[in-house]
Amino acid sequence: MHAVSDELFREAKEVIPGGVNSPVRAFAAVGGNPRFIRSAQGPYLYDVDGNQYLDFIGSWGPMLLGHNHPLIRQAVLKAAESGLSFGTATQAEVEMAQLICSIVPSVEMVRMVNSGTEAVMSAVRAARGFTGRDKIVKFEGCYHGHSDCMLVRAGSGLMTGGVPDSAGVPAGCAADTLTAPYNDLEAVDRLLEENPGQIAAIILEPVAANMGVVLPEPGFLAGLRQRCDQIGALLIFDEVITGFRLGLGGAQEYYGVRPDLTTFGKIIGAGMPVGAYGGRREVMEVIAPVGRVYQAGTLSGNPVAMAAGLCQLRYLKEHPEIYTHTAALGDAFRQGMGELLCRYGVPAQVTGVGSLACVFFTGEPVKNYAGAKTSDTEAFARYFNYMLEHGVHFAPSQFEAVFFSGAHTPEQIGRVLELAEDFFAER
Ligand code: HOZ
Repeated sequence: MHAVSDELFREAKEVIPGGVNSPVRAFAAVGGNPRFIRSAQGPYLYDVDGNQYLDFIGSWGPMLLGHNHPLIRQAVLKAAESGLSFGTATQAEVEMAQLICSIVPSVEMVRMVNSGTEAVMSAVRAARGFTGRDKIVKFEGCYHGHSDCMLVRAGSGLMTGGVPDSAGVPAGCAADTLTAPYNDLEAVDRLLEENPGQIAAIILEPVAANMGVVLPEPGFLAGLRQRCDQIGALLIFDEVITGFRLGLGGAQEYYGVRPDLTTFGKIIGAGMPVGAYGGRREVMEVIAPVGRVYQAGTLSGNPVAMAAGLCQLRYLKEHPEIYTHTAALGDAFRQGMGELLCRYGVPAQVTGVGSLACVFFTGEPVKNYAGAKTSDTEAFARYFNYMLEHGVHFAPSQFEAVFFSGAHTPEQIGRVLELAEDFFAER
């Protein structure tokens, strides 16, 4: 049933570390081999063995309209006819910046980059340059890409691998990253007291979606805003996952808290490699060539990527029903799954908001990294593999999100819940 994938994985491991170009794609935490995908359409992935999967990874976020949306495909093909990369200024970059600034009120200026990692790395540098301070506060289990100073107590693949700190990060660099448990303002206060005048920024995912999905408790985001104002530090929201997803204006609009800087990622590129960071004009003007914080990139604002992203963001702006549709799917999943867990006495929690969800296999409520880590990852692996064998592809880790898209239907969510019921009834 997956012989071709298995053979490709065997070959891949000879020439690619772990056989994958990003650790989250490996099946190390769930057993078995990754499926090698040949194509994707709407809500489905198709693998090299001819299997079809109902996909809830959505390329880790950008596929809010589903895979291979015809308008985005046309925009990419049209842009490609004019050339793939110029390394010079283009009109599309201006239109993209204007569009983002018009959608996200906290963003007065924005710089395009090529990934969420780059966006965060650059935003942190801007915050340091603006404040003249070195230390950053981040939260355990939040993942902000793989730049050195963010690989401290990190979520996503590091949490899945059980090693939250990466080798190869200089101790001096890690020492400037202070960590607190998510949702814990008292721990933040202790860090601020211990490091007076030294904190450049507090960075977080306003909805943590790389340790499973953990919501901010009431007052947490506003409390961080208030503390940043008190100490003259910047508040950075990493909206790589929530941006343009939790609503057009992202988590900052949803929760009504305005950061100084925001990082965005792949959703802007609709599947092309894109990231961006933006925020208050006076902060962004520290960036070269205006200011002395250097940040650059040949492929930044790439014309094909801009065409894809402009098409997706404009479509989202013109079709607010995408948000009501995907939130309704998320609600149906969360409610239906919650009822099943209750009916079958499964010690698990369903979390999430809007088009993001997670089933944590733990009896504990999950409000931070420590809570997420109480999950029974073997139970998750059994659930994951059962669903995969029945044509539903979730992310291969307890500590990732379920992504819903405009291409999913209520009937498909119903089918997922039927399968989940079969699984829970059999165990
Ligand atoms: N934030 C994504 C997963 N949690 C990143 C995907 C990747 O690392 O490949």
